[in-house]
Amino acid sequence: MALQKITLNVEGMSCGHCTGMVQRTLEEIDGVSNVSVDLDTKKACFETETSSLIDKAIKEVTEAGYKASSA
Ligand SMILES: [Cu+2]
Repeated sequence: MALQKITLNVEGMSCGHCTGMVQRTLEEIDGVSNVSVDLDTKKACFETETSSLIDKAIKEVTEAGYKASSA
């Protein structure tokens, strides 16, 4: 499968602690790589070869206390 670059909109981040939480949450998912989280644009980017991990990423970030959606 091809590597896909995924961008999520993440609402509710207000500081570096929040971006760190979202970053770690995404990095802990097997099959997710190259995570970056931007506070200003409220976006989280990562790479994966597995499309189903997009939904998992949204679920995990939401469970961490932020509101994630496909960008
Ligand atoms: Cu914060």
